[in-house]
Amino acid sequence: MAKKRTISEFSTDPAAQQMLIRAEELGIGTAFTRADAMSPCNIGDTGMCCKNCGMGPCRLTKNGDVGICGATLDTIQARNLTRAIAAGAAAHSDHGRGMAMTLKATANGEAEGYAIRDVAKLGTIAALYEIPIEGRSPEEIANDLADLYLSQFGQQEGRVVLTKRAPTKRQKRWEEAGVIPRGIDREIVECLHRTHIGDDQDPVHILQHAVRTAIGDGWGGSLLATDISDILFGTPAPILGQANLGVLKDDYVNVVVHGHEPTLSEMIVAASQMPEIIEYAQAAGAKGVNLSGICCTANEILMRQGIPAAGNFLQQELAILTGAVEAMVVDVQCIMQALVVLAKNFHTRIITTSPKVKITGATHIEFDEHHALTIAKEILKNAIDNYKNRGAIQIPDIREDLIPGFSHEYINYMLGGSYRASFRPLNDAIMTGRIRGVAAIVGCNNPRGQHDYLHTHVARELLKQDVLIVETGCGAIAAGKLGLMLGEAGLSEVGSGLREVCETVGIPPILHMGSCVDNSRILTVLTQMVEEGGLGDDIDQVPAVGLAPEWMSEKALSIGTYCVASGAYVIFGGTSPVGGMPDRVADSDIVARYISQGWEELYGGKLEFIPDPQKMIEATLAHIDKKRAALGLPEWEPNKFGRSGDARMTELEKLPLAQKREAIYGVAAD
Ligand code: NFS
Repeated sequence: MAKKRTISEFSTDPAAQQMLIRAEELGIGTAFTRADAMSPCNIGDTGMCCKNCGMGPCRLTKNGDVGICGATLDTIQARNLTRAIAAGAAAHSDHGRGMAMTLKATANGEAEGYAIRDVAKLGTIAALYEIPIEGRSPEEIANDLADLYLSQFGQQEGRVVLTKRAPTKRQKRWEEAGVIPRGIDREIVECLHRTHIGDDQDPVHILQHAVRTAIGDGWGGSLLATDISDILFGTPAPILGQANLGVLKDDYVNVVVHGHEPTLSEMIVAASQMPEIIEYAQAAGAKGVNLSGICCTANEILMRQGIPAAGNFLQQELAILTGAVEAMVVDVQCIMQALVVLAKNFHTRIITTSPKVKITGATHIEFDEHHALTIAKEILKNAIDNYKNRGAIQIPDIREDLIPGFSHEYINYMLGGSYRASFRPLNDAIMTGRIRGVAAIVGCNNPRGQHDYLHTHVARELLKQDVLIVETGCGAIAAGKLGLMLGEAGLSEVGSGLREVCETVGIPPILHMGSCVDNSRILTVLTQMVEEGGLGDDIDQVPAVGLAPEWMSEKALSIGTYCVASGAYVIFGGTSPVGGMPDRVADSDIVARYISQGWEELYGGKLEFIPDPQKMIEATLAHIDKKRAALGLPEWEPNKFGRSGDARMTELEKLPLAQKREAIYGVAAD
């Protein structure tokens, strides 16, 4: 029987804790209590169960066990991991396909309410593929780009064209390893084929294809999804936002958008600001419509419109527990089926919108990009009509300001300005040791652990060590809730060198780079750092680490794999889906060893599962230092920097005038 945890063991977030207390008082279960009641299967969670055919499921529990067909543990683990990566890649890439279809419809004047907002980015991206720009309208260019991107899904031969955006040396490595994706869909389908009973049975060979599929996600489906979102809705730039359940308002109609795709949520944002909708809400007795987001939909509209995030993955149920949500509008991915049952205790309507996602008991209002604005208004009116049914509410008075919006375009601009935009200052700061290295902390929450603890603990510890952090997904929302994404507010806990850089450039020590699909922005940043010079000629030489401390989704596994294939050391927390049997000698653990040492030899990056936060931090710093040494950079020294910028000014302020002059001009006063 699993141990029952206390409320503070469930979550570090005080707003979440308040709602968990309310759930307990009302006798309502949540993912947290269900996680306590349901112990994970210790065979399945380490990938030791095969249910790919009707002879099984075969559970391999002892060293040397094989399945009925003779499949070994290594083959079964490789198959299971590959299937998970295929599902993750499919989710991201299908999102990308939807974006490309919306771009096509917009270009042809068939998508109500949409426009090409970032013509400059459209031009930049089109030029990468030699799409003619001169003398053509944005719509004509967008139509060609949409056609090119749509063709990447069903392409049978050749290479996914976006892979050419990786550093040259990286592309050569992929060519040598035979992992350049031919078509985004083709690789996903082949994962399913190869892992069918009686197909590919060499674990290393199976996993080679998993890498190819994941590259088709990171340097294919996800990258094009980010490109098109920016073209249609604008490339993010810093904007003030807020995060946590306290963004819900007691006198407004609260509509929470949850899921992943910005296509519908952007239209809901537009519709919520229309006089027609505001008047409709006022007629219902509310002051207006208050929009907020959960999960990556939250990140999409937070980054671009400053719409507040009500919370991350584990707060979807908690938002409903406030009793103040008139409608939770969901599209695809990371939506708990439990929402519908939970909502029955309140007046909240769960509205599904995707043709791909229905939940029994939910209201379905299907989204169609050709009539998006009309549908968005219908959804909002449905929510407003529900305002009168609201019962007792309890909204935690907890929210934090944050500044999201750090697209790679903006980072480039902020470091050098319009006329000399460049990554030079960032590279220089790493080369001198002001910044020790970079960590990307991304990914989900997992109710098996303490909500937000790993995300925020690891981030805080790395900041003290002068590690600049970029974040996406639910990890980014966790950091935002903690106040680490505000210029001055986060800096008191930051190492002196990093602090100096943040003060000089005027940035928070943790940069919010968007949704999980936007991990493609991190790939672009790494590529630009390499191209800038001084940090080697490929991504695996950059002192950088990727972490998904609280991962749970298959998408996270795809992201981890394409980051490794791109050259990054990637550390996941929690349980390894390819963990071994307790009595197995580590060296005979073929799959776990292969995705670490094997992938490192091939790609310079490796994937490891390290549940202990302290070890996770140590491994991150050791890797960063190893990469610094390999580049011949000076060893990082704590407190070496930090006596210039604001800190120096404050120091000088305290000196008598004569000494101040001497310190500044090097000459004593006369
Ligand atoms: Ni990423 Fe975003 Fe969150 Fe995990 Fe789910 S919302 S796509 S999968 S849970 S970070």
